[in-house]
Parts: sequence; structure tokens; C-alpha cells
Amino acid sequence: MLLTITPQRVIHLTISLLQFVSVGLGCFALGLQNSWGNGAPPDSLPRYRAIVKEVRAFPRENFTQGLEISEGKLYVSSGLYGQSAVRVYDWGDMTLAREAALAPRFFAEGLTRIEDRLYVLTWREGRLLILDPLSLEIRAAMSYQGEGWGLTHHSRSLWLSDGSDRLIRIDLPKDAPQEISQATTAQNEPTISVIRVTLDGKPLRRLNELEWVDGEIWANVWQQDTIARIDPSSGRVVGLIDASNLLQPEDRLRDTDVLNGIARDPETGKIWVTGKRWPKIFQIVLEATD
Ligand SMILES: [Ca+2]
Repeated sequence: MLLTITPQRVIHLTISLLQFVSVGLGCFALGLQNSWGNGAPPDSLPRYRAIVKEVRAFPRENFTQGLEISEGKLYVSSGLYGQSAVRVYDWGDMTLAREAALAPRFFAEGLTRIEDRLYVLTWREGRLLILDPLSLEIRAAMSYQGEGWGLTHHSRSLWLSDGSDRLIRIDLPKDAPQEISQATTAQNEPTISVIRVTLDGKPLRRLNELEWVDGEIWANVWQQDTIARIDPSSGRVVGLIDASNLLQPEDRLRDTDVLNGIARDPETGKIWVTGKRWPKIFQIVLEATD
């Protein structure tokens, strides 16, 4: 079933937005250099290589920005203006269960599901959309300043990346509004905090798709085949995963883009990764490389 979230619908939503998040991210100048310069990461840092254990077909149409497994479904947000969509697949056989196109002015970014809400981030539109995870209808939205890149959660805390070295934690109140018609009060405003992610004491920028993995946050580093394992209490990178060479040359087309998308299967604990316009999704395990 294809649901189209029309521009009219979005305009209505943005007018009715719950203005309870003003994160004050600001526009952040992206670091244009490799965070550890052109050299190798520091030797003291544990490093791993991603070893492929299983491969499944993955629809190449996804310009993957968000990836999460929840209650037997694989949730994917796919980006680009005019093409952004949220797709839900039956994780067992990757059958498309539901799809919703976003209005052309939205560039979908990360997504994460908490109970009966699916949070979908947008890139430069300042909107965190809240969808019904079954119908994919928009129920509410939060506004924020700055860019949205990756999104994950732990318990009732959202974790957001914005392409910089920052991770923004949004602690959701238990009685947050369920619908756009419900008012936000001082009592149910979320609490915002920010941590800076560091690698060997230096900022690690370009943090992109996120996943909460056993007390750590794993983050794709944009335009690198690297996944950083981050201690969310300190922001310190506690390990680096080399995820290069997953997608073989014969599987690449001209529009095949970078590694992006980490999902932990909550039933098996297995980690799956994919990329933008990748035809496959890979279950990986880590092998220490000293
Ligand atoms: Ca994820």
C-alpha cells in the first residue's frame, strides 16, 4: 500500500507543529577533513574488521538513511528530495509490507521506533516527523533547528546526529502528546542534552546513521567505510569497525553510494548493515584486527 503524504498535509502539520523542541543545533560547518587526518587511527584504539556471515537481497531503490528492525519488520527511510519515503518490510522474507512517500520538500533521514511511534528525521527541514508505525500516517511532529542526519533510541531517549561531532539526546516525557491536536505543556516537554564525540581526544565529525547496540551507539561515519563504537556517557569512541569491501564491484552501479545503515535485530542480537542504493544487506560479526 502506498501512502502519499501530500504537501497540503505537511503544510497543515507544520502549522500545527508542537513547538516543544528547540534544540538550538544551529547550522554547523561540517568538518571537511578526515577526523584523524590522513593517517591511521591511533594504535591504542580497538579496531575490528566486519566479517560477513549472511547476505540478503535488499531493494536497491532505497537511498538508505535510516535502518531499524522492530517487531519482525525492517524499517527503512530513503532520502533525496522528491523521492523520500518510508518503507516497511517483513524481515523474514523482505516482502514490502507498507510504503509512504514524503512530500517533495522533505529529505528523509534517520528513523527509529519507540513503541507505537515511528520517528523520522528530515535533513534540512527542521522537522522530526512522528508516524504511526503500522499505518505510516503522520501523527505529530517536533521542530528543531539545524540539520538532521541519524536517529536511534534507547528506552525513551532519542539520539540524533547532525553531521557534526555531536550527538543530541532527547529524553521524551511519558505523557508526550499523541496527536498534533494535543497541546504541549511545560510538564511534557522533552529534555535535551548534547555530547561531543571524540576519537583519541579529537572531534569525530560526520556521524551519520546510528544504532544503539548493547549500551553503545554505533555510528556510520559519512563517506568512510567505518563504523564508530561510541560510549554514550562520555562521547568517547571505544572502537572502530572497518566495514569496507562488503559490497562487491559486480553489485555496484553508477548510482551506488556509500555505506549507511546499521540495524540490530532485537530477537537475535545480530547486526545488519547496508548502504545507499545497495542491492544487499549484510549480517556482520566483528573480528579484532589489533
Ligand atoms: Ca539504525
